Amino acid sequence: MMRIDQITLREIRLALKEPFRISSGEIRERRILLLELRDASGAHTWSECVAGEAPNYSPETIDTAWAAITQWIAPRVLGRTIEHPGELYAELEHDFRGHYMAKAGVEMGAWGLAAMLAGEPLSLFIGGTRTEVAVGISLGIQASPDRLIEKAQAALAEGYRKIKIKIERGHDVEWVRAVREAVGPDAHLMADANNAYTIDDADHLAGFDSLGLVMIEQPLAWDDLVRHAELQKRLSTPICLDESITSLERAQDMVTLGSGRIINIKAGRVGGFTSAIAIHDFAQQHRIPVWCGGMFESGIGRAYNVALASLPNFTIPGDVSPSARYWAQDIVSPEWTMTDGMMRVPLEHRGIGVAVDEARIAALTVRTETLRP
Ligand code: OSB
Ligand code: MG
Repeated sequence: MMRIDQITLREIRLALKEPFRISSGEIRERRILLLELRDASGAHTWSECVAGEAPNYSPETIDTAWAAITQWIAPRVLGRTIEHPGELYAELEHDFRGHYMAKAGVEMGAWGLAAMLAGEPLSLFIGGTRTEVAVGISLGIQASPDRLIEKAQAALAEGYRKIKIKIERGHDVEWVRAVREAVGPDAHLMADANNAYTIDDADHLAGFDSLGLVMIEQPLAWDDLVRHAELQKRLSTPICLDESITSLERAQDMVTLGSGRIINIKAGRVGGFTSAIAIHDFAQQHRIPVWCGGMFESGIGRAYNVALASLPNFTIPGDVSPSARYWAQDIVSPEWTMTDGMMRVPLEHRGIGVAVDEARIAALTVRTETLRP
C-alpha cells in the first residue's frame, strides 16, 4: 500500500558527448525532466519523463509533459492510497487522452517507489528473470558512409551486440550496404527510419532485403499501421514498430494487420510500466520478439529500461547503451557500464538500483516545481 504525497519536477540540461541526428531532427543538449516522488511514509525515489525537446518523435515535448503532469496527472495521483502501482494506468487513461510520456513519468516512479517499499530490486518486482541484458547502440546519421563505417566498426570492437543505423532519404540503402560490406555477414545490423518514407518508397526499401538486416524500424508515418502492413507484405526484412505502438491495443492491431514482426518497447511511449509489461506479455504469447528502445535517458531513466529489459521476452539487444556513450558524467552512481556487450541488472539494492547524485542534479536544475495534494 502506498500514498504518494509529493512530486517534485525538475528540468536539468545535459550536453550529449556528440550531436545525434535522426531523420526527424537533431539534438546536442538534452533538456531532461526528472521527477522525485515521495510516499507518505517518507520513502522517495526518482523517475524520468522521456519527452523530447521538440514534437518530432511524438506529439509530446518536455513542456507539454510539464503542463500535463502539473494540471492533470499529479492531481489524480497525489494523496491517493493504492495497493499496487498497476492501478494507476487505468486511472490515468480514464477520460484522459494521450500524454503517455507525461503519464509514464509518474506511473514508472510509482513502480520504482513500490519496489523500494517492497524491499525488492525493480527488476524482480516486475517479474524480471535476467541478471544482465544485451546492449545495442543507435548510430545517428553521419556525414559520410566512411564515417558511419568507422562508427560501426568501433561499436563492434567495444562489444555492442546490435548496431542500429539511423537512415533517411539519400542516406539509406547504399550507406547500410557499405557498413555490411565492411563488418561482414554476422554482425547484427538494423536500420531505423523514424518515419522518413511513404508507401511509394516500397520498391526502394526492398533494396534492404539483400543486406541481412535483423529488422527495419518504423519506416513509415508514426501513426500508420495500415500502410506498414502493406509494406511488410512487400519486404522480407522484418518491420519493427516503434512510434506506432502507443498501447497494448496498437500492438494487437499490429498482429491483426501484419504491420510488423518485432516491437521496440519504450515504457515512456506507452504510458508506463503497466502498459509496457502488458505489451511484453502479449508479444510473448504471439511469438513476437521485443527489445527495449531508448530515448537518450539519463542514468535514472536507464534504470527503468534495464529493469524492463530483464523481462523474459526481451530477446533482442536493447538501445540501453552505457552512460559514457551519452554523457561526460551521468547523474547516478555507479554509472551504467557494459562488459562484453552486456549490462548488469542491479539486483543488490531495493528500488531502481543506482544512487542518484542529488547535489549534481541540484546544480544542473534550471526549473523546479513541487506538487502536493
Ligand atoms: O527512434 O529509437 C528512436 C532517440 C531519440 C528518439 C528516438 C529514438 C532514439 C534512439 C536513441 O534511437 C537510442 C538510445 O537512447 O540510445
Ligand atoms: Mg526508433
